[in-house]
Formats: sequence, structure tokens, C-alpha cells
Amino acid sequence: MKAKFDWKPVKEYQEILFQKFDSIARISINRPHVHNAFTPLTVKEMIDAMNICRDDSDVRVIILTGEGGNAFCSGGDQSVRGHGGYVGTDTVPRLNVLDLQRIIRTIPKPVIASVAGWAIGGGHVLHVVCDLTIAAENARFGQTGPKVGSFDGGFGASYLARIVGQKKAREIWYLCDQYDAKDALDMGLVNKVVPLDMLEETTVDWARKIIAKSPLAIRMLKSSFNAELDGQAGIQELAGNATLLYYLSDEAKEGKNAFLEKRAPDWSKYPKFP
Ligand code: S0N
Repeated sequence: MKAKFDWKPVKEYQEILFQKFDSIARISINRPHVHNAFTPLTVKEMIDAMNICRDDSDVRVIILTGEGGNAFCSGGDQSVRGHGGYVGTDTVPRLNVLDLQRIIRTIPKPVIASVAGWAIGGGHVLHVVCDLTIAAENARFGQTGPKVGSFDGGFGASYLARIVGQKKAREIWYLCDQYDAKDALDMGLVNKVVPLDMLEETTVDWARKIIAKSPLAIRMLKSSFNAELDGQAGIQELAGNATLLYYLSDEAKEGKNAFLEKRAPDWSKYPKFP
């Protein structure tokens, strides 16, 4: 499918595309011959691109998607699944998609999954951990773990259950059925369904609506939504943002300045709120 926006490449990779346009980053799995199944290298490249997005202050929203129009992602590439994990060229078995899930969850910018076609297995979990999901009418969702000898008991189970409810999440995992875009919308698994030829435009439109909002407010909201569910790690994320805001205050700067000037800090001039 031809892109509708003038996406510019940020960095060349082997198994993903990483592009940018108007403060929106686009990370797209580029393995359409296997419905965008991921290998350890795909995941490594996505993590690298995510880290670049984190440090690039011009990137405000990240779109996660897959090339070809027939699949977002079909999960781990079963042809490289070995004894103890997915095996890359270094012959080490790993499940590094868990690292990617945590980055999507904690990166202080919204990540929008733009789903055309299959979002299956570990590919389904990837859209689940994104902040928002826009689905094309041809999208199909589901887990396959118990059918192919695996399961994701992390975000793939517990966060899924927070989204669709315990009964539905158990149904999704125990039966391994597939759900169309309307089913997904009905169960709150996706935010919006659009015709396939409107997917890119709608995703960019949602990204632009977010970009028009206060960046710090959006950042605080993302960590606030995570905090309740993510235990001490969630509190750490929210507290890190509180510290960031505190660093910006004159009161915090007085503490640092007093230390450097070898004097006692004077807290008297800073406002105290009820
Ligand atoms: C997506 C499906 C339903 C599409 O069916 P369809 O349209 O009939 O197409 P196919 O002919 O089946 O596929 C086209 C070509 O693509 C290859 N292919 C598709 N998916 C994969 C894949 N995952 N790995 C490797 N190849 C794949 C097909 O083989 C075919 O190739 P050719 O043309 O050469 O025959 C259907 O394709 C399907 O069911 N795919 C498999 C889905 C699946 O089971 N995925 C793996 C699920 N597990 C994970 O993702 C594990 C990773 C994970 O996230 C995880 C995380 C934390 C803890 C645990 C786990 C874990 O689950 O282990």
C-alpha cells in the first residue's frame, strides 16, 4: 500500500522501517511474507528505534504498525523458535519481546497501534500494550499460545484482562478463537475501526490531536494510568515524572544552588500550599 504521508526514513534496519513525519514516528515491522512475525532481530531493531524516539524531543507520538496491509504482527517467528526461546544469528535463545513490551508501556509518549490484518499471538500482545489501537476493517485479533505451545502470562494475560475483563480474557486465551474488528471494538480491545484505506490517515489524525495537547499533561497521564496497575514499577515511573516537575521548580533549584554555594538553603521564599 502506498503511504499517504511524506514519511522520511530515520535509520535503516533489516527487518523494520523507522520513519518520521511532523513529530510522529512510525515503526513498522517489515516481514510481510510471514505476516510480520518477529525474530530476535526484529525486536532488537524495534527497541533501538523506540530508544531513539524516547531521546528525540521532536517525537511526540509513536505509531506501531506492520507493512503490507495483511498483518500487524503474527507473533514470534515459529521457524526460529528453539529450545528456550527465539534464536537469532548469535544462536542465543531469548524472548526479548518482553523488553519491547516494557518500553512501549513506559516510554513517556503515547504509542498508537495501527492494525491492518492479523494481530495474533505475541503480535496481539504488542497492540494490547500500546496506549491506543486503531483497527482497519480487515483486522483479526487473537491469541494462539495454547495451540502452538506457549503463553504470555505477563501483560498479555493481566493487562488484557484489565481491558476486556477476566471472563473475556480467559475465553481469548483458552479457546484461541479469532475476533474481527467489530468484535474487538465491542469488547473495548480497540479504540476505533475504519476502512483499510483510511487507517493511516485516521492514525495520523489521532496522533495530531494528541500533539496539539500539553506534552507534560499527556506524559503525566500515561504514567498515571500505568501506576495503578504496575505496582512499584508503576509508582517509580509516576514518581520519576513528579521528580522531573520538581526539578523545574525554583524551590528544587535553591537546594542545588545552596549546596554548590556552600551555604544553608533558604526555603522561606517558596510557596506552601494547603
Ligand atoms: C496469522 C494466521 C492465522 C494467518 O493465517 P493465513 O492467512 O492462513 O496465513 P498463513 O498461510 O498461515 O501464513 C502466511 C505465511 O506466513 C507464515 N507465518 C505466519 N505466522 C507466522 C509465525 N508466527 N511464524 C512464522 N511464520 C509465520 C506462514 O507459515 C506462511 O508462510 P508460507 O507461505 O511459507 O507457508 C496464521 O499464519 C497463524 O496462525 N500464524 C501463527 C501465529 C502464531 O502462532 N504465532 C506465535 C504465537 N506465539 C508468540 O507470538 C510467542 C511470543 C510471545 O509474545 C510471548 C511473550 C511472552 C511470553 C510468552 C510468549 C509466548 O507466547 O511464547
